[in-house]
Amino acid sequence: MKHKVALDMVKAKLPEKRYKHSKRVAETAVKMAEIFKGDKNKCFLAGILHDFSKYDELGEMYQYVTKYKLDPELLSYKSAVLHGPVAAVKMREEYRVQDEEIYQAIMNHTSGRSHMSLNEKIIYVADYIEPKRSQPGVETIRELVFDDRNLDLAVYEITKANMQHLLSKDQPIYHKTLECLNYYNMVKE
Ligand code: DGI
Ligand code: FE
Ligand code: FE
Ligand code: FE
Repeated sequence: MKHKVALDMVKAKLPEKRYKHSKRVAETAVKMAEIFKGDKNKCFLAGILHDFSKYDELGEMYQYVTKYKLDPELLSYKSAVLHGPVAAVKMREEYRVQDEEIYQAIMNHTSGRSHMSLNEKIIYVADYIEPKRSQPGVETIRELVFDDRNLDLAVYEITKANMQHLLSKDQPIYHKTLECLNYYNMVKE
């Protein structure tokens, strides 16, 4: 898919604020791809498309999980956890975005998972550190990325902060989030 087509599609579908967030994630991901020798084209496209299904209707999202045989565990969650997997299959099945790495990057941008590819990790981290994000601790993660260039440690710290936040709100932890935490705890240096 051409960048302009992706930009226009997301601009037409999402609220302005979410469109701008998606553009910042794409731009942050491209910057990271230069540093970590990732694929700038894949990073831009996955960044632009990652939140495409953020505001899809919940019933429709569950239909995609069933129709495309996604992880049945997803049926216990809401849009916060579903929108990545749903956007990933929509792009693959309906918009002919066939690249496997883009598929996985969109699929796992919220939870992460164990054994992510380089471009997948870039999208996961870019979503968290794009310039307008201001959650506590985000500056430390930006330093891990742009100064220390330690992507695995950034993935770990993001997942840990996310999980601490979820636990403080008594939210259920999706299994991929926990697998991501444990895996990057072991591989980080
Ligand atoms: O879509 P964004 O707002 O850019 O960010 P995101 O897709 O990274 O996260 C969306 C939400 O998902 C965020 O509020 C935290 C939540 N989330 C992440 N992992 C889990 C989760 N919610 C639950 N219940 N379980 C998880 O494992
Ligand atoms: Fe998201
Ligand atoms: Fe995220
Ligand atoms: Fe996002």
